[in-house]
Amino acid sequence: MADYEFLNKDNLADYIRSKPELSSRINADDIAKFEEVGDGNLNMVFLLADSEGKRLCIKQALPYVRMTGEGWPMTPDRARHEALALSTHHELTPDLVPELYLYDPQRYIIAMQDLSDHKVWRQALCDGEINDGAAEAMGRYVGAVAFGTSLFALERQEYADAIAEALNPEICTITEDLVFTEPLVDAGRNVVLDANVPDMLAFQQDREMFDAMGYAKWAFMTRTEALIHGDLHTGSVFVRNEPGTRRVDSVKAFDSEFSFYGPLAFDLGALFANYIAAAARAYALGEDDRAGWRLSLIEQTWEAFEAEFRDRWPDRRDPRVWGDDFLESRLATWQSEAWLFAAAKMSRRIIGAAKNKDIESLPEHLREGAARGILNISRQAVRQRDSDHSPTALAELSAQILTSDRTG
Ligand code: SR1
Ligand code: MG
Repeated sequence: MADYEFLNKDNLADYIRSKPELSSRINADDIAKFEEVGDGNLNMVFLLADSEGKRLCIKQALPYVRMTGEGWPMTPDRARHEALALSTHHELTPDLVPELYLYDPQRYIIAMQDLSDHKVWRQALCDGEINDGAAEAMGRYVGAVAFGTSLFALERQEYADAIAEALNPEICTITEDLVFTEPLVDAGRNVVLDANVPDMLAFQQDREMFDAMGYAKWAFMTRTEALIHGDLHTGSVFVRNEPGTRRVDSVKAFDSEFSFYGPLAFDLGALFANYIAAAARAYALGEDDRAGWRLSLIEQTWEAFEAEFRDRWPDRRDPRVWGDDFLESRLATWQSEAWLFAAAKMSRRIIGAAKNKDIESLPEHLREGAARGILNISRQAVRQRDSDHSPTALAELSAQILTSDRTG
């Protein structure tokens, strides 16, 4: 099936020797640590260190979805999209994106800064960590990318070329199917607990949900606002706390293979949905203070996003037509769309094929209420988003539903 060689323990050293960008960073003749750590749904990820402690992360896209195996073919060209997003985003926010060292279009390999002294944020949250500053960092990242890759920052032709280069239809189809369509219209991949079947059926028969997801999918497929990350859940963020404190000293957004020119509120909605899932876990475990902190992340991300975008606004290319009122109306629209995309992103992890650990690792008697709560927040959010779409309102709505729906 594949017409390129996959990396493994036996051929990695040779591969490094063949690439000066890599052999200058790590001693291929003295690899002391080799680990395959890919825990996502799609790729192989290798972490390497030599005995002097020089480290490297190498990732290879397979021609199929790793989660299911060869039965679900998938373009390995997604590695090019990840490389493009990493380098573009790194230029805009160097402290918030790993450095890319190499992209190999023959073997769909990218090599980047090793971050094994960081933790995947989802794991840190599941472990009960507090990571103050991470949500704010992600808001700043989305704001910088939202402005810096948009037509507010680019020349007309540059913008058109950037959209063309970032077209990523095969990967976007995964999102269109798994996030917007299948939670409502089963394609044989949905799974819920028996106790949540009535919740799923109510969700699928909800006319307002159906209308909202139709709009969300259309916006996702047609709105070329910015080179978004495209899969910005807490499993796509690395965090590292300052030793002995609750405060992060480093945060990085990674795994941007779903990147394309799309609606920028999609990235905000993904973050909001994942904060709510983390809060649902905490409420289910009876950790209400921790849950409250997790819900406060919604506001932290939004405020940092808004501040970053407002800071850059004076540099927009065409203030003749894009005045300050236009900025206010954009911000209001993005806030409301963030609710919409959050609704999509939280419900897909409950009903659809790819789950998240926050909820899945709960014992069933607690998972039932957490899953029900998330589906109810999703249904309520699409109703409320046109009236009050503030971040605090989303946090309040979530707290109220998650405490009343919890089980156990
Ligand atoms: C088949 S890929 C399933 C999911 O994993 C990725 O992280 C995306 O969220 C995608 O929808
Ligand atoms: Mg991923």
